[in-house]
Amino acid sequence: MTLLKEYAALTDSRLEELLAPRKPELLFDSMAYSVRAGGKRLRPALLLMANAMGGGDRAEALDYACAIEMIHTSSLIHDDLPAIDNDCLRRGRPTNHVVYGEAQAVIAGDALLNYAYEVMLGAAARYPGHSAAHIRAMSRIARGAGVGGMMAGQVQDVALEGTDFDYEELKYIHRHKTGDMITGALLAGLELTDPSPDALEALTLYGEQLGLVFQIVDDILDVTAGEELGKTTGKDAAAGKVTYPALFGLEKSRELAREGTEKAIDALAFFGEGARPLQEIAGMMLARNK
Ligand code: GRG
Repeated sequence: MTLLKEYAALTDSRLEELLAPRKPELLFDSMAYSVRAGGKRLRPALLLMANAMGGGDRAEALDYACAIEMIHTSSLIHDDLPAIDNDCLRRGRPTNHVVYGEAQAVIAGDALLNYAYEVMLGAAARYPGHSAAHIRAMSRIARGAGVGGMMAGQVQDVALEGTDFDYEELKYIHRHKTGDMITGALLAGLELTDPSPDALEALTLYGEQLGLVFQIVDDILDVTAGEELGKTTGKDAAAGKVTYPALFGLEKSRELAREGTEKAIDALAFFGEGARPLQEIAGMMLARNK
């Protein structure tokens, strides 16, 4: 089993515990539906890998990995709503609002977002001797997902839709909407290991490049991938969105993704041999086909 799969399995089994059926049944059912729908579990894996790289305790970090996946899933549920992207297919299955109706999908997204913070606070409470590190980890996730992070990117994405925006605006949207959650996951995992400022800086650089590569590859896949992606493809072009292939063409976009991957891998030299898993993930992100 690859390390990514191992971390995904670990996260999934804890997510099952956290989302075990209980009252109100409809709420837990609709939350679990979208979490269980699959997904690469990239953000949890990044968090756990960064934690391992810093010599952390996996059991201490696991609920943070689950929390970031819940926040990510909540954003996908809301992003798919008729008022935003109006998507009927996600992770190969009907989207939350198609199954539960729009009103319940709004609630499921809100609930997952709130529950994520409840779960992180619960984890912090179990480690009273390490609370400063837990607050820093939580803060990394809150900032990645929050008003200066994913929300900032999303608001600009929606505001500029259909307009003729430029490369700088495209970079702003991606950096915040996608990149900040990736960097937030990594830094949260590392914060639990009481890292040095240099370690945080090196990992931030890695996260920024990984986020960029992730987005370029996402844009490329929207053009090239078929039905196996499990989501609607060709939507970007149909919506007239500014994307890397639209701006630079496919070949140049691939080159930019390769360059970003090299920079990401180099940024981790600081950590020596322990960086190998995250360096491999960077290569996998570049080569991914879903
Ligand atoms: C309720 C938290 C919350 C947010 C509301 C809608 C919204 C604000 C934000 C949307 C942000 C968004 C959709 C960002 C794009 C994220 C992205 C690149 C998704 C695809 O990630 P993958 O490929 O998906 O990791 P899987 O399915 O593998 O997890």
